[in-house]
Amino acid sequence: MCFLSGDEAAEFIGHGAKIGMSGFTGAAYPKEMPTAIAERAKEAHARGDEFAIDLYTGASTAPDCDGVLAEADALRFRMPYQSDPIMRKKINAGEMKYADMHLSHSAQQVSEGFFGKLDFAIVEAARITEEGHIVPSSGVGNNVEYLDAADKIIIEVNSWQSVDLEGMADVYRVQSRPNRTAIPIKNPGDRVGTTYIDIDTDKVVAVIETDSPDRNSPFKPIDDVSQRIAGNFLDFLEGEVAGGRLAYDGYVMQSGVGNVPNAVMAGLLDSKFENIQAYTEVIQDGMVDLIDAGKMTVASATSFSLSPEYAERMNKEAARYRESIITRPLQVSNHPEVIRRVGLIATNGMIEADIYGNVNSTNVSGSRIMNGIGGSGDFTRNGFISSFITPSLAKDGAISAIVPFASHIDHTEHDVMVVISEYGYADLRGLAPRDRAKKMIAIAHPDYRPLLEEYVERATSQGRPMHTPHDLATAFSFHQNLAEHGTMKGK
Ligand code: 0RQ
Repeated sequence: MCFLSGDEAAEFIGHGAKIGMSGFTGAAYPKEMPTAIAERAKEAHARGDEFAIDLYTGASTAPDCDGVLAEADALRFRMPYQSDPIMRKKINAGEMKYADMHLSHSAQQVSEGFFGKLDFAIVEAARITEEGHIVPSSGVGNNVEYLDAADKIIIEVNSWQSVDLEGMADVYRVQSRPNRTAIPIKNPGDRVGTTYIDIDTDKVVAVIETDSPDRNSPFKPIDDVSQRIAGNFLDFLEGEVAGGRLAYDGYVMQSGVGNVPNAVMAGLLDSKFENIQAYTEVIQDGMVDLIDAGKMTVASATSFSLSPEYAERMNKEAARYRESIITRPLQVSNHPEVIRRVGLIATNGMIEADIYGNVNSTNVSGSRIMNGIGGSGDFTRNGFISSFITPSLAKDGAISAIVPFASHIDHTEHDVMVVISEYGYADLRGLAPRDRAKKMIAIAHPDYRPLLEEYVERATSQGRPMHTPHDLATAFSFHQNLAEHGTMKGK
């Protein structure tokens, strides 16, 4: 093994390199190489040379990965997800390109060559085994496929990550077409692979030793609105139990990232639900609390998205947590086949939804990227029930989360079953569009309900098609008002 510093290893990287990195929501990303590559870019730019790479990861990373690279203009292209404020600004200014993708598609598309040839895989490890295999750190993400596809491999062994994480990962390779067979996971807790990623050790050009923490942001404190949303979510679940579609025992959850989903999990702590299982994408603080309280028996995900306090705890007690937490390749954690089989209830955040239940998760006013679709589409389309949770207002009331027509659509009315705000839940299942509109308006903020009702009146005025009624001239009036007057209410 060739031990190098980050700066030395960055010498391998040239302008235009296509790089697959580990990293998923502030966990398991390489800690040295991004800064070293950013420095290299800055030096090249100072000389008047071009230098920018194409970066593929599992999902978002952290300021010392996405942030430093974006800040140094070291990125030409990025996929499949980001949430960094500097990067967001550059993308929205048209200074770098971003492909926002369903996360379950991302590894397969790289393996199949949709993005061309992968030059490097740069992957963090908790340790390297005697055989040269990689023990994943706080997440697996797309590491397996990037390590398989890349010409060269650089490994960062991070001693901040607990070696007790070994045993948490369940590395299963989804076979290539046409020899693909069923993924043998029947229940969220099934282990079907190895605890390490076997690699072609001849491809390893550098091993870097680091000792740096994962950097996730703490969650916002749970406020009154989030608490009311969590209460409405629980009411919805109770209704499912009453309807015989769900039992108090063994509810399988998927939860999106964010402050509101975290509040929902806190709500489950005091609920009647027992033996909860998670088949989800990331492990959040709320799930750790559910495990500690004996409410959750198993959580399957691809990575951690823990606040600094919980990340420390995970590190200290990894040997205990690996009994009930499994980290899987993203292609497996988000696989439609398994999601449909385990029959989970998907719960994700959103930017806005329209009166018919189309959901925008990604683009503010249709044009400005926030983060990306992430795994929300994987779980929404394939879950047993798909739900979205949102405060009814954003930006101090200037924005309504319920609008006449979503300005960008990530999840169509055909996928979205339930939308929940602090004013209740809109159960859209089995309803025709005009009936959906009534339910959606009932969960909008009272300040916006009259405006939405006026819109429906206009849209259903005589002579218009009555299946999904729209008045195209004013379908985006909320967004136009926001652009012109700073509030969706208008003048
Ligand atoms: O902005 O941070 O400046 O205050 O969006 O909003 O209400 O705190 O909610 O943290 O749950 O995030 C859709 C962004 C919601 C997230 C989104 C602004 C709001 C605030 C955050 P500030 P909240 P959340 C994969 C799961 C897509 C990916 C996904 C997301 C900030 O849930 O990225 O689902 N989802 N991954 O002010 C303008 C609006 C707005 C708005 C909110 N209508 N217009 N700004 N904001 N609504 C699956 C897994 O398993 C993980």
